[in-house]
Amino acid sequence: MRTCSKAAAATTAVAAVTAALLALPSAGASAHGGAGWGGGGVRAEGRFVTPSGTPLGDALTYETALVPVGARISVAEHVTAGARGPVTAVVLRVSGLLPDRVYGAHVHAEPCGATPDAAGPHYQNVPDPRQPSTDPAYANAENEVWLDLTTDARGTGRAVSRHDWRFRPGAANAVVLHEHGTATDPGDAGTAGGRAACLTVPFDGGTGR
Ligand SMILES: [Cu+2]
Repeated sequence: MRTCSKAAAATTAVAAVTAALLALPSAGASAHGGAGWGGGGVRAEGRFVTPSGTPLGDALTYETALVPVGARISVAEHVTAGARGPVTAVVLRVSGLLPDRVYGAHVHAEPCGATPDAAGPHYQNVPDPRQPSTDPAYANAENEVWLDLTTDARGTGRAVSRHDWRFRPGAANAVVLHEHGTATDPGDAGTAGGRAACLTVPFDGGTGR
């Protein structure tokens, strides 16, 4: 894991999109990695292993038929100062998954663990008082971080989300890959089938904590 950097973000085409999204202000360089919400974020990556080792890996697959051992994942959080306050972009990249397939993906509250449910519920900017949350008023792509993706013919995929808020430090700790795309209907909103794999990502809201 390392703090986000413009150099790291400049490596692929998606980074160009991200850079455009972020539209770093002139103060961005000094704020980047500094204290407060003005710049920063974390990055995590790994190769999926089964949750059998000690200690557990950071990238765990629970359904090896959907997320093979050895597939790769990286997640980067970029927090910048937008015109109306903090802006958070999350970039998810995967490779080695099944080709031409939709995977649901979300930021979850807890770190990954030995079982799929260890990652807890979805992170919500405004928490739904009723849990588990399937009310579209709370379980939606603005209030949660959804990173659904479709892999290409080689099993590579990426997704970018952008929100005009930042994570509460310590309250968002994983990205979970699900077995299908995310539903939006009342009663089903935010669900995406089983939890196929998980990467622990200690999102810090750009605070460095
Ligand atoms: Cu999820």
